[in-house]
Amino acid sequence: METRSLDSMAAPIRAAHSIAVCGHVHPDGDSLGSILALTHALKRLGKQVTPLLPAVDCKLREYAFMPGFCDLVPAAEYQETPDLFFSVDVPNSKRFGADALAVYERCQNRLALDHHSDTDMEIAALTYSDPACAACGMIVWDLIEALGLPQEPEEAMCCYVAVVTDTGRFQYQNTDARALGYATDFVLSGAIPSLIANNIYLSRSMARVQLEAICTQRLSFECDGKLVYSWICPQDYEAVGACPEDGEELADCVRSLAGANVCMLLRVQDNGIVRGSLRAKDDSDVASVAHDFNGGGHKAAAGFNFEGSLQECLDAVLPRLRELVR
Ligand SMILES: [Mn+2]
Repeated sequence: METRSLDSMAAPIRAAHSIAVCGHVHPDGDSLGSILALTHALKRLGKQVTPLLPAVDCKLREYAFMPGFCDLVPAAEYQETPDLFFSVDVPNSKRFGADALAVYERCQNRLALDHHSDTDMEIAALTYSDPACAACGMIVWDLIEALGLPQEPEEAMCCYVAVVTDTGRFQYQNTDARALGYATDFVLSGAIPSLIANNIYLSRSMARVQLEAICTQRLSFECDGKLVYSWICPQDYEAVGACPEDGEELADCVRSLAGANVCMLLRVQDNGIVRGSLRAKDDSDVASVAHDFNGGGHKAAAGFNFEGSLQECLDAVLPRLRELVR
């Protein structure tokens, strides 16, 4: 069944000349890794491939070392209509963001690979989703194999980035034998774990470290320390000279605390939106809370956008988290 559905993507791929590959807004390592691995593979098939960045303003410095990164085109600058629109790691069309959504809407010929538990199977004519895969990059790897293409070091590097980031450096609950088995394959095919770790995890700017210090000072505890949260606001970024993406990993600083089973980091934006990141270290399903606030994600790592003030957000979300912890 699995191989058959991936196999069925071969015909529409072979029929297309120009292909746009796109991931979700606020790109993470899995989204970027999946986009770039698939781009490399499709180029080897002789396709004219455009890897799309959903927004212009993301710098994503820690991912700039990835092979093919400099070929990413902001969706807003891409005016063409490709023969095929290929989405990866995107569970529903709301997750494209406005610029990429416009490309998605003008190209009706679509394929999708995903691994969220709530994938909208209507997002593409052919949608393949396997929530048992810790990262979408694992499915991209399978597709490359199903297409009979070589699994080159470029693809392996990108897929390794996908799996190491979506498993939180092989720490989240989704880290299983399958994920580690794929990671082994990626390394056997040329991925270099230390190089990837040096770039993604060990190249933090001073501003990022200082932002983490502010976040640590504000840690708040509830439910005997099982529920922990913190927050950060635009003035903090200004004070330490940080850019927006310097806050992307802050949820991990909350999560690292002993006994913190359910964690939340709130990032107040200057557009009246509070971005919430939720993490669980036990069996709690934080995606269920994210869903209540029109967000999504995975059981142990999810997010949402809340319209309102920090206090309004805390008042709305904390009661739901307390229910989870008890
Ligand atoms: Mn993912």
